[in-house]
Amino acid sequence: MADKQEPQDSAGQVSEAQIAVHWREEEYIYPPESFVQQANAADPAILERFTEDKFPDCFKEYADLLTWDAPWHTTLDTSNAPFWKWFVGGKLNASYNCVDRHAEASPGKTAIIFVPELESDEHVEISYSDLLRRVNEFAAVLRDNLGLKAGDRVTLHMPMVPELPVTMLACARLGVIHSQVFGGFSGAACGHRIADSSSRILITMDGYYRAGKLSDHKVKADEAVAVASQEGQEVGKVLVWRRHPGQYASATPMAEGRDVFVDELLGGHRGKTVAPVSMPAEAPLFLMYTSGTTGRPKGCEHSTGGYLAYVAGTSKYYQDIHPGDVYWCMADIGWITGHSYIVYGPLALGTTTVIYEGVPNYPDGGRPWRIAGKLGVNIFHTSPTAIRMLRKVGPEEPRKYDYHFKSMTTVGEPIEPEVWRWYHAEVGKGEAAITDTWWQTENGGFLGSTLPGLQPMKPGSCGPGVLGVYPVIYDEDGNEVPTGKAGNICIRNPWPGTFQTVWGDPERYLDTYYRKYNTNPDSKDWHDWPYFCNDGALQAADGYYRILGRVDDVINVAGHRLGTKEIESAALTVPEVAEAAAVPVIDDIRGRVVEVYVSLKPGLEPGKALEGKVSTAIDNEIGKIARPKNVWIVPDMPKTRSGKIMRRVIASISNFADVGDVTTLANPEIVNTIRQHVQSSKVASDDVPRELTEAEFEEIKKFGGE
Ligand code: 6R9
Repeated sequence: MADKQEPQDSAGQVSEAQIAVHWREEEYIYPPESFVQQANAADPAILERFTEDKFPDCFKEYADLLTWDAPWHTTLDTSNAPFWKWFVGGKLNASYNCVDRHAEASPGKTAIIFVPELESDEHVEISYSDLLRRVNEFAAVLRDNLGLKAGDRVTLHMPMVPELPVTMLACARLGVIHSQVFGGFSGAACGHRIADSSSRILITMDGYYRAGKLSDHKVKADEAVAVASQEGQEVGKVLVWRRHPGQYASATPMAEGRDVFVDELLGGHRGKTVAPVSMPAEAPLFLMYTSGTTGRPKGCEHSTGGYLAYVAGTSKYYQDIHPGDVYWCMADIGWITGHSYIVYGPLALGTTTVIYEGVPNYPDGGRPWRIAGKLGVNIFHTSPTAIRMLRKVGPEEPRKYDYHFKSMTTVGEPIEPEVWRWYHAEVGKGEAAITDTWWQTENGGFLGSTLPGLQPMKPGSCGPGVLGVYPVIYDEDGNEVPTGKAGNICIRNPWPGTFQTVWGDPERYLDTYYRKYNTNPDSKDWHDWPYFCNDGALQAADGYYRILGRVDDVINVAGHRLGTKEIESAALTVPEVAEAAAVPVIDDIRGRVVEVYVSLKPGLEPGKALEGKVSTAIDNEIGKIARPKNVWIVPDMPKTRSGKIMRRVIASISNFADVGDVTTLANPEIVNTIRQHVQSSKVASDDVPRELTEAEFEEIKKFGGE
């Protein structure tokens, strides 16, 4: 039952890390016996093999999934703690592991199924031997036309097309460090990342399909190059893949001497092979920038051996990928999820991975289920945002299609139990195991999740720490918090998938993640270096973690630290509500008060009654401390292109503060609509807040962490 106790009314005594938690415990849900029978992790002995006394050598099991050119002599080198080195002495090539070895063993097997956005365009199957040929030919371009070699950085700004993994794997073949910038980002965002990584080459595409239209993407390359140049980084060559080889989809001219069509260069390298370069395990494989819009983005540097071993191992045991599965992760390769769980993990295991070009609801909310049925997808992976959106546009749509998922994943933010139940009952038809996977760009792979054949699901909780990962929850002073109390979740030990540093800024790596809970900066013992995730969480008596979101997402009402997620979950118990976002409003009496934004399921009309229902639900589920000052019913939420709600934007609107840069939003036009609605109502009811202080403005500007 919900714990409806009001927290102590003692503003001054609430620890920073403490968040009042009122979420009810959920019941366990078990997968069908048929799933358990076939699960990769079906024998509980696996849990024994990864206990702390066997760390770090337990990870040999993951590394053994790869083919090594030379064995490692040291599993974990902590001599430069907390800059961890895994599998030191070992050598391997990521492209060989993801392509060549499968092309040798089963050349005709499908590696990638590409689904173009236009439903009238047939999907394309790329076998492992086709993939090997394409990777080799493009590696020849990189090496022979551009003179790229191991250790160089190359920025990619590509959409969801098979040319993206081909480009990544061609880089990996040469030991070139790729840095893919999410295709939906602006040219300027790409330019900053080019400059930060000092790339002299940009690889892009002329256009791609999104919501039914062939967009002009190449235009962003010109802006990216100009912005990079302003920051002191010259880009010598821009390689342009063409969505339809031979036709140019962009209105932007090709810059003479700088821009080149890839299909024209490839002509000179047909059938060429490029030997995979044997790389040290700790050589960087790629950079992935975290998507901050405040502060400079951080280039998370991921290793070759540790990273690849970790994503292969977690894909096998947590996603339960078998070589014969058809696996679809409906994320964008421009995010870490796509790198780890569309490209590197599934291909390292030699499975078939689906790449879908477009938006999930094009042309309608049934599209994902038609794709799943047609291709025989049996493992499906997506985010709570996508699930909420599909629930909103077609709650009964999955029933119309004949597909069967054996397992499903969710990733990216905490999933509200209501939404979880829809995912399980409707999308999974009640027969799929769900793994809720909690992790971060910095981590390379999962941190908290359930082994689907061994550990039951619990809606809203990700599960315990994954194999070989030992989390702990600390208060602000580094004391462990008791079961059921919220605090800062940390990982006590390093794991192979973790990032190596922030590119070019090791101080930021130390400051953001390691200094907070380290007591001896000279220590070479990993026990002294807990990794601070910057997330709030609590652990239940059964060891499962419930993630409350970024520590910046807390709303402090009269000293009670309320997690935005639980307020939003309460709002989502109202059946009419499709999405909810809670934000703080500066209040001179209570410090902060809560305002809640909701969007409704299609066909429903906003109104006072519905606003009241949302308020009452929050009152009932959490208590009057969280009762929103206003409930705003809006047509849609401002979202990042990866689908996360930009709470800082609506928080700024509620506080009459400048919304800042909204150009990276998926739907920037919604901002004005919401602003007009909210601010005019506030003006009319004489509810305009006073002008914010600088510190308050800073808090609002970074609210939600994105
Ligand atoms: C992989 C990815 C990381 C932040 C993370 C946390 C939130 C991700 C979650 C989750 C609850 C889950 N998050 N997965 N919260 N349950 N299953 O999303 O990386 O984009 O860097 O975001 O997302 O707050 O700290 P990234």
